[in-house]
Amino acid sequence: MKKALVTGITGQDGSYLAELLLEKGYEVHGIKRRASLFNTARIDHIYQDPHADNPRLILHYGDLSDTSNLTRIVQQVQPDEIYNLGAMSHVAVSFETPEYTADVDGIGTLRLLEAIRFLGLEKKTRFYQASTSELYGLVQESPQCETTPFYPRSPYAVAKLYAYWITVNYREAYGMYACNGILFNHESPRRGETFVTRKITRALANIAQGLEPQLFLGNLDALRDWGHARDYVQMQWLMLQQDTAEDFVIATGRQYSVRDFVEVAARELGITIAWQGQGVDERGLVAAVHGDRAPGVAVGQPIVAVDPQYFRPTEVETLLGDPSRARERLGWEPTTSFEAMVHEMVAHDLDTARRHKLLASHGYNVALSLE
Ligand code: NDP
Ligand code: GDR
Repeated sequence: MKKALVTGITGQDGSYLAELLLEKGYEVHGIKRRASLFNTARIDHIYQDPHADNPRLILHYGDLSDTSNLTRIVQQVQPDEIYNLGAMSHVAVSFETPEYTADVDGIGTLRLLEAIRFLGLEKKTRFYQASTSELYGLVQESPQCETTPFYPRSPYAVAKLYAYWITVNYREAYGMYACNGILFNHESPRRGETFVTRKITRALANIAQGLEPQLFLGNLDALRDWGHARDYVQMQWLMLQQDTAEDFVIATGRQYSVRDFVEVAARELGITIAWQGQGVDERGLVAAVHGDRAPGVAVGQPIVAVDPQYFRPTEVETLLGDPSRARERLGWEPTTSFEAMVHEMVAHDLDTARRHKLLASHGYNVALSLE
């Protein structure tokens, strides 16, 4: 039985990857952080009681900032594959916590690679690094592929640039099977609530049910290549199953703006957005409401506003990936369309909003955390 060690197993990708690896018969080890509240909601459905015979999902407390902890876990598990998905993954937050982000996202990667080397596992343990389209930042050519020059635009992206190159360096210097997946944005109902897509689907669902008055966003004109996380973790696994380690761009090759995302998500709820004004004063007005999915919204009600606090000191305006190499060499194609992904996210958040509304109508206090 193959053993995999997944950092970031409690995150969006970690949860889908753990499902996939369990399906494939792996023994899956995950690193979770100690928190004052439970932080395993995304993997509770695959939890296995450690007291049961031969559990195949095993969690270890740990942190990417802790060298001895990581080395001990790698020594104990002796993994065939390590997927380094753990990171402080929020671009805007990295401007607030640049040093922490460099330590966890940059040096954390080095700590794992060094653990493999120190323990003499260079020929046994394959290593996947969660690299990112944020490396392209201020884009030098479009679409972006594996040879496009990098120009990172945030402390997050700079930390991930270090992680990218140290992974390449350990591959070249020590003959390790180590590779980078340069993944463009990927989303799902499990996406963190403060990333723009989930923020939109969750807020619009709450607004539709009359639980929240308005959605505040930053740059509506940012362009992204959005895929589905479930499709992208397949690729993470595939990249470790090749004869030689290589880096791949994973993307859909289609681009939409934040504004497009709002419109498609609103349409799912039977709300048509008519934009008014430009830039900071911009307001989205509801022009028409159909059906019964948005009983909390009135015709003409302003539901979207721009709040400059969500602008970033340096923005990545446009990203569009060219996944040809992954298609040709790995036979990989994304299977979920943009529309199907938005549909799934809205349906999930509408279901939650309806349950919250029902609870509120019976006198229970539903505290919605808003960003
Ligand atoms: P999430 O933010 O959903 O998950 C991040 C995971 O990392 C969580 O399990 C989190 O734990 C864990 N983590 C955070 N800090 C530490 C730390 N100091 N030590 C150990 N673990 C830590 O991210 P995604 O699942 O969306 O992304 C997975 C990886 O892929 C990340 O590295 C991200 O930067 C990268 N990436 C993501 C893309 C995307 O569009 N989703 C695109 C390209 C790259 P906890 O649950 O306790 O917070
Ligand atoms: P990103 O994702 O920065 O691309 O990083 P995010 O969803 O945070 O932002 C996408 C774009 O939307 C704009 N935006 C807003 N973003 C947020 N979070 N909140 C808002 O209110 C808002 N309004 C507009 C942003 O300015 C940006 O242009 C994600 C993360 O998953 C990274 O870890 C990963 O590496 C990259 O995707 C690829």
